Amino acid sequence: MLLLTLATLVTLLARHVSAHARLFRVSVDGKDQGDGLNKYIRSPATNDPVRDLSSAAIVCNTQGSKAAPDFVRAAAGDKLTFLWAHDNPDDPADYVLDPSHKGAILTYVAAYPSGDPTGPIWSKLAEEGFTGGQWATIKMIDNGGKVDVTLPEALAPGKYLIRQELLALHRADFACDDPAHPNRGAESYPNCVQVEVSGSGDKKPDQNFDFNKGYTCDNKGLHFKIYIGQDSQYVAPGPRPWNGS
Ligand SMILES: [Cu+2]
Repeated sequence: MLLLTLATLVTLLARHVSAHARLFRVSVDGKDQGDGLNKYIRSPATNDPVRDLSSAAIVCNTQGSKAAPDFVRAAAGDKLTFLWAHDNPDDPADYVLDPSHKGAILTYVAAYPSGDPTGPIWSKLAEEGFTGGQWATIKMIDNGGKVDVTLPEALAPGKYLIRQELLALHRADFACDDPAHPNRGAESYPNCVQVEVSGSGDKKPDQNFDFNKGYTCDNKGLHFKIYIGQDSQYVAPGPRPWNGS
């Protein structure tokens, strides 16, 4: 009986550790663009979170400086659907992300860097924290791993890197640099997609946001206590979204 309990506990722990997510593909106005892993996504080798806010990995994860061979092609005003999965987006039993990972989903854009994506080049396109009584990551799980983002009509044609980030807050009750509570702070899952945008827009995103400067351990969007009834007061880190106006 004790053995069975231990075995169950080990299974549960293993499940938690591996219950993370990566971005697998993108649809444009509902049209699947095919497997994007290392094709048009600068895919990290694993689905592990990034927690070091001073690292290059916080921007586009561990392989962020390595250009992928392809681009997603979309027009300004199109709806992009990002498909996240734990392991296999085609397996209906795949649970996407462990539901303990309550948190926000943020989407940023930068003029395409062929290599290093760090520095003050980013603008926010969309953000969702806790709205309508639920966290964005839980809505994503309920939606089979899908997250919709519409490109602003005014977005100028050209090549871009679009960074979507799951920001899990289940360990963010203490700041990431709290010496008394090591390994706390938000868990970030940034994945970056190469997109070539067409259309007649003429606005370039100009927020010049730098993750290594703007994401700090004391930022209220990265150090936030869930479970105490104040979820609706959550404000995501970074600037408010740029809509081209
Ligand atoms: Cu985790």
